[in-house]
Amino acid sequence: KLQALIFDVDGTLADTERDGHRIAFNAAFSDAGLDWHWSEDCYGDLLQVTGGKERIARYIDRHCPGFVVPDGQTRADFIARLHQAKTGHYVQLLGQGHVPLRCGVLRLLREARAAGIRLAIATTTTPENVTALLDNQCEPGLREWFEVIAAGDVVPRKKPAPDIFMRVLEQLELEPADCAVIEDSDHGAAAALGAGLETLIVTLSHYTRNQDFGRAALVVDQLGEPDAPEEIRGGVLAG
Ligand code: XBP
Ligand code: MG
Repeated sequence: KLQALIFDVDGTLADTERDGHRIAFNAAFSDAGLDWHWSEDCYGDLLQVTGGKERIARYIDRHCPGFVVPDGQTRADFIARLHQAKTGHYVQLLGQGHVPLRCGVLRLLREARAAGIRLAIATTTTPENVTALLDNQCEPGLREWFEVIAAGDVVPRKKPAPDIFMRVLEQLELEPADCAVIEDSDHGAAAALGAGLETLIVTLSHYTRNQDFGRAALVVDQLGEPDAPEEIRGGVLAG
């Protein structure tokens, strides 16, 4: 019997990348006096790298050949500071309450709880970002619905490595066969499968919907109500 559901965050619980993370990265770049700007297309390519700090490092390597870190800072410190500023912008953006959960997510969470299924999160994003998303929905206490929230740098290797899912399994004290994962990306699916977990893919994310999900247990195009209008099923409105 299914005992726990483990959710990815970005692209799965909500559509956070293009109008959330991307905007926050660009705001941090501008604050730091950098002339970097990540367009939607550029960001789509950069999403191959999971984790914001790792994504900035990739951008510097690929797109800024002559870039020199400002004096007195190591490259790692520079990236960490820039990323911290990005997190600040992201949290502020989510605080405005414009990023709803995808259609059907809240219903699924409620039904799982009613059925006694435990809930967890496994994400590469920074813990503050998860809190900001969950605390800015019209559902007081939503954060506490998740028994385990494993996020960001708590494991040394981010998705597609299985580490974050293994950490969640350890904390839940469950075996992979007791759980199922809901993900939206090939990296997320690879991570979950690497931990021996059955994975359901929701292909709502504009950036990941055409990836190869051949190894997933199930691929669906929404978690919402089948007869809801397209703009609602697409996750534009809260579920
Ligand atoms: C999501 C990510 C995250 C966010 C940025 O991947 O890759 O890095 O884009 O968050 P997944 P941070 O949905 O597979 O977990 O900047 O806080 O790292
Ligand atoms: Mg995702």
